[in-house]
Amino acid sequence: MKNKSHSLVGVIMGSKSDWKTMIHCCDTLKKFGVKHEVKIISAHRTPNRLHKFLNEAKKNKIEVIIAGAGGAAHLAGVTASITTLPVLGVPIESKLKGLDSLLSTVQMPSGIPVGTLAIGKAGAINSALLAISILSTVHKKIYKKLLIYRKNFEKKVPKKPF
Ligand code: RP5
Repeated sequence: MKNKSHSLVGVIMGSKSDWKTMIHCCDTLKKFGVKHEVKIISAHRTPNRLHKFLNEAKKNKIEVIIAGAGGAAHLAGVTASITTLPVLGVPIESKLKGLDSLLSTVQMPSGIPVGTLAIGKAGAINSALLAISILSTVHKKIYKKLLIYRKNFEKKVPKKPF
């Protein structure tokens, strides 16, 4: 039997410096009331932490993992290679404006997929919304919240540009 209050999403990021971007992911998850856990985990700086987190994620019934990383951003790809959970990658803005992060995250050779979002804040927000879409296929409450969000989202777009 599932504990109703367990985290559904694991949000990991390579460095504390990624938090100013990934906070937008967590804020979005919060708006939908989606419980999540947040950790600094780097594929190259803390590989043991990554393995421990993924073992626990399985036991704790996490359903989606979001990984934000910048530069040589292999966190999402390495994560996806260890787990069968869906992994969403957020390329963090970097010295190369995030293009390095984007390519490192998106250009996975066939076999191990990473669902890659846009660079920076938009990607962080969309990673949460995509996780919410994935969860909404089995969690009715989340599905209802997503429908309301979409309805309101459309209303916010002005009909005229002036
Ligand atoms: C990556 O290196 C992190 O994801 C971060 O975006 C980047 C720079 O890290 P710091 O030098 O700011 O810790 O692993």
